[in-house]
Amino acid sequence: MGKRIAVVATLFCIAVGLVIFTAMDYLRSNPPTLNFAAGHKPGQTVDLTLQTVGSIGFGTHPTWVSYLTQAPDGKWEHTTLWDVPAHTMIHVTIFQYDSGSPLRNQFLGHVLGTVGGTMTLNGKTISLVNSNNGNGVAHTFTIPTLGIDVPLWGNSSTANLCGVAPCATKYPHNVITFSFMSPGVGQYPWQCFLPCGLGFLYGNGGPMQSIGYMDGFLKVV
Ligand SMILES: [Cu+2]
Repeated sequence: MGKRIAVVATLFCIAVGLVIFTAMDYLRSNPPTLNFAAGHKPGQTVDLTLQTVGSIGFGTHPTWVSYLTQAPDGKWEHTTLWDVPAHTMIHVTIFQYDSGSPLRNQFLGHVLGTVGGTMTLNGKTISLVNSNNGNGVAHTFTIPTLGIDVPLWGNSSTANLCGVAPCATKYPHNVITFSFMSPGVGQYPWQCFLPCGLGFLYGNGGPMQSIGYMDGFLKVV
């Protein structure tokens, strides 16, 4: 009898261990980290292409707002984690498909920490966005530890015509570009500072607190 209990207890422990390991493994690898550092040669720049959508349209939270990233192979991935090389010029392009609203903190309407302190919005170079006018701001791309902030002008169309992300460029969108120098090796959290978590307290829950949606890490390797 004692032997049988020991066997059952051992098997139970193994099963629990496997469940925990599988769960941790999932948490470690999801969302995936895209590698923009592989094969990088000194002096080369890195292109990082993103899109912001009003709702991701699939997965556990299809109604959540989200960022997506274009992998080096051109495929769009639902992730906000990137490996980039150190002390390297990063050229960022964001296809912005979401509608906007006024910023709660107008300071974030400044373009900060980019090359020249500017961004381009649909081809026009600007350094400030007044989100109390017109379309407002849909999201921000902000890396607080690096002093980088880029407000993303809202889409004039409030209807989400795209449906399921990734969105094709035939749908209404704004194109935002900017560049910045990656710092030394380390992990730099970035996030959106426009409370876009609709249905959550002050809009700051849900996607605003979830890596893969409105938060991520710039992993300088
Ligand atoms: Cu946002």
